[in-house]
Amino acid sequence: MTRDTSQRNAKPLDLVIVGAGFAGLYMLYCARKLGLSAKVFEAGADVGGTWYWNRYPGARCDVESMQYSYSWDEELQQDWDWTERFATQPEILAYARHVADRHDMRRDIKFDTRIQSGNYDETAHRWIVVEEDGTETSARYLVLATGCLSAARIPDLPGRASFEGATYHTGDWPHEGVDFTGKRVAVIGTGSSGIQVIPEIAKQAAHLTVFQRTPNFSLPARNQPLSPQYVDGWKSRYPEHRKTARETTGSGTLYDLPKTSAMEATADEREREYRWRWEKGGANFMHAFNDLVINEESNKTAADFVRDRIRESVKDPKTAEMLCPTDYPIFTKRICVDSNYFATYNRDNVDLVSLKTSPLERIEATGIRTTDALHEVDVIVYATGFDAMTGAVTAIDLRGRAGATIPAKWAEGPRAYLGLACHGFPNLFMVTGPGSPSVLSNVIVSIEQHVDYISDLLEMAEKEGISEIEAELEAENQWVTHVNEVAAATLLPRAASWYMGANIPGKPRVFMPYIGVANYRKKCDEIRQDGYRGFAFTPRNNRKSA
Ligand code: N01
Repeated sequence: MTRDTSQRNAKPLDLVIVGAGFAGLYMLYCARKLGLSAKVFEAGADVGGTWYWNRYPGARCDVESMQYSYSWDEELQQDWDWTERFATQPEILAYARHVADRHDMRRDIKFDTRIQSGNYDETAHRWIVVEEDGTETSARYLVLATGCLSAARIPDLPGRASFEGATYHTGDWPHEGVDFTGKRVAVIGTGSSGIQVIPEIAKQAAHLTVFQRTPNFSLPARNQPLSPQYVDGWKSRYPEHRKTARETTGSGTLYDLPKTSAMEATADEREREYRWRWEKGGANFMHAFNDLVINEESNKTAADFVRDRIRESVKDPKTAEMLCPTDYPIFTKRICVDSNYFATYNRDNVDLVSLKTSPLERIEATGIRTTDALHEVDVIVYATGFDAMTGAVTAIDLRGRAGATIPAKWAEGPRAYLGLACHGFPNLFMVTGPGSPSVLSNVIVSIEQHVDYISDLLEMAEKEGISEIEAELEAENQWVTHVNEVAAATLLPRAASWYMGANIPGKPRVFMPYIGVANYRKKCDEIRQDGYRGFAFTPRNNRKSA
């Protein structure tokens, strides 16, 4: 920490919030409602989080617009008009900006400011957070609203720095956009970002070469403009729909939920069920049967259906086979939702290189060398993902009790009670942290639940004169075991996915998110009713010494 050059913000605060995405904005709103003084620190120049950074062409949400929005402001949800079934990044960013303005939030947000460290003062029961320039702010509570997919990652490929052309990461896209006209472009990575950006770059570039390590299952979005009748239908029943999504679903999103096992259906019935969902578009397909993520045989029927659609879309049979995932069950890596992805490979200016059959050897000045050839390109787009769920937390040098650090605590995988709080780090809360549904859900639903929960805890602490809130070690251990048990009952840990930390060399292979929005909420509510079982509280007059 750069303590010697530091200066302290004049006024100590109740609450520091890191991040001005959807989590940070709602946390600020709730803090104000509780009468707490709060400030948000944001690395970007504006609000929006994920939707501020991920500006690549084709970026849009794959949760439907009518559901991917805040539910806490009835007037807002009636006033705001989404234009498409799946909103584009600019539209979602405009929404976040609108919310910030509507609630006059900007006066409590410091932009262009990255928090470098946070130190817990055990005597004063305060966090001292430090900006990159050394400026310190003291607050009683620290809330990390830093996002699950915000630490963009470019893999350390041999020779990377020697490339003489332009390089971009989808998660850190230039604000002025990129003109690919006449360019030979490489895209490395075929996850959700790659699958969205590839069709758009293909339309513009002279030539596009896609470097694929693992093929992905993807479902057609069938995006379309929203009709006024559809929008009105949602708006007139918003409270009811939101409640159903929160309290009865696994993902926080309303889908046509399944009633039967794929194994109870005949082959014809399965085909019909998959077909109408495929034609309807979006992730609804995942919910065709109730055992697709727990029964391997059932899962294979869905995977076979999607592989057949890939073979139908892609004219060259060899390319089609390269695009068919075969070595992990469908839905065990984050499902992708695309517009015209597979058909893009029918274009004359698009080639696919499988890094499985011809591994990448190194990046050179003029392109990418695989074991087969040197692929000369002018631009490399890294669609290589994120240090998911933990990267943005460990990027801040947090020091809890007795100098405890998060990287040391999480050396064998992230550990947090309810994915919210860590033993050894009092008065620190994570919104959608590891061990909560977060990335396995409509994340706005999960954000609202976490922020409401943290707010309730803070309100209780204010009323009861509590100065420290800390997860108990035993409760935290039990929760981590529970998260793993829930995951182990499914096929999800089978894939080398970023849910497992598998995309980061050396990251422990632990299933990080909690499966099941409604179950999770129920457990959190029970814990609250039980006097916040598993949290330890220190009264104000009982200060511990450092
Ligand atoms: O990242 P990813 P993403 N050499 O990690 C490859 C959300 N999201 O940015 O699978 C070569 O999924 C890697 O290959 P492999 C969504 O939750 C949502 O696409 O590790 N290749 C993979 O193909 C999503 O899941 C939306 O073998 C390398 C790709 O890069 C999450 O963000 C849109 C490599 C990374 O895929 C992350 O998606 C976009 C290497 N060394 C994102 N390292 C929507 O809402 C990595 N790869 C629609």
